[in-house]
Amino acid sequence: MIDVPTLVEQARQGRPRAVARLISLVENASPHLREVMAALAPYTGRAYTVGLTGSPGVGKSTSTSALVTAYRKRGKRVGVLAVDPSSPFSGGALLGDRVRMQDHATDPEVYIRSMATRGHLGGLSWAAPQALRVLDAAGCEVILVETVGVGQSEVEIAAQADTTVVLLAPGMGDGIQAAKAGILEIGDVFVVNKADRDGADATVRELGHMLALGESRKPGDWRPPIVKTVAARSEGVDETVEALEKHRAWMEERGELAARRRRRAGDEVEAIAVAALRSRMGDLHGDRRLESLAERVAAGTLDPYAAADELVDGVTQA
Ligand SMILES: Nc1nc2c(ncn2[C@@H]2O[C@H](COP(=O)(O)OP(=O)(O)O)[C@@H](O)[C@H]2O)c(=O)[nH]1
Ligand SMILES: [Mg+2]
Repeated sequence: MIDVPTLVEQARQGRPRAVARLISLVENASPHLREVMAALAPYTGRAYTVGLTGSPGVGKSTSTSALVTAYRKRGKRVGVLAVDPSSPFSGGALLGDRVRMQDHATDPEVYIRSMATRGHLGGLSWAAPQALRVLDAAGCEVILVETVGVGQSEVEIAAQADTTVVLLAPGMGDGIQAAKAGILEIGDVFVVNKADRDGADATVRELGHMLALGESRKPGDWRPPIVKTVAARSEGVDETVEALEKHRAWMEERGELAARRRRRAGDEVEAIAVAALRSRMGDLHGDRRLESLAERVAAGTLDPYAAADELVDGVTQA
């Protein structure tokens, strides 16, 4: 049995096991989530979320770990959510990340969780926001969301944050890759990591050109800065935090932070509604209603749109 009110109370007090339990419920798309989210709702909306995305090996986990240290120095309680949308199991690809996060394993003010979301019905749009809500209610002031790769799903998750960081590294052919995956559009802050390697300045220049090409900014618009880092030695990390804080301040000034959060909430509600409809539709499959509609469409006595209308009406009135 799951005692949701007790779990939520413990999570609010910052008890790591309760936080982990609640995130597992999200990961498993538990039927208890409805109750969990209702209980959490009043305690959310405080955390500032930062998404990190970029090709595997670019240094996301190393940067995340260095950012955790930087925010801890500033006295912030920090959450880290590593999301793997390509896997139905947490672990695996994230195992190495856990090793890199070891520095923070004994810090009670740092919460680190990985989560897999493959196979969720519309899970991408709601799983990460719900896990963030758990960390938010647990008092995390900053939450870093790291995705494992740079596919479309990863980009979507990273873009769900308040501020999105896109990482590149020299010599990875990243510029072209980034443009293809459409990640230049979602970057609020760009980090060229591995600046200790040859070609970092060339990567910064190339990126600068690409950003300028895609630019159609009005005065006062946000111009994404490019920060050079050596995450492995924590170099440039304070500059990254500074860029993040600037972006946050700019968003707050413009009302953009609230607007982004409203858009995100809208996407989440839509995803839940669509998932609910889909599962009811699923129940109808093999149902006499669909069968008889299909017969009439196949026989040409009913058009497919009218048949779909009938089906949708049946589902929404069920
Ligand atoms: N030379 C160099 N190596 C780095 C730097 N940052 C990370 N790495 C190394 O790059 C590899 C991949 O880093 P990781 O953080 O796991 O990348 P992720 O896959 O994007 O999370 C690891 O071996 C890191 O030690 C850096 O600034 N310079
Ligand atoms: Mg990683």
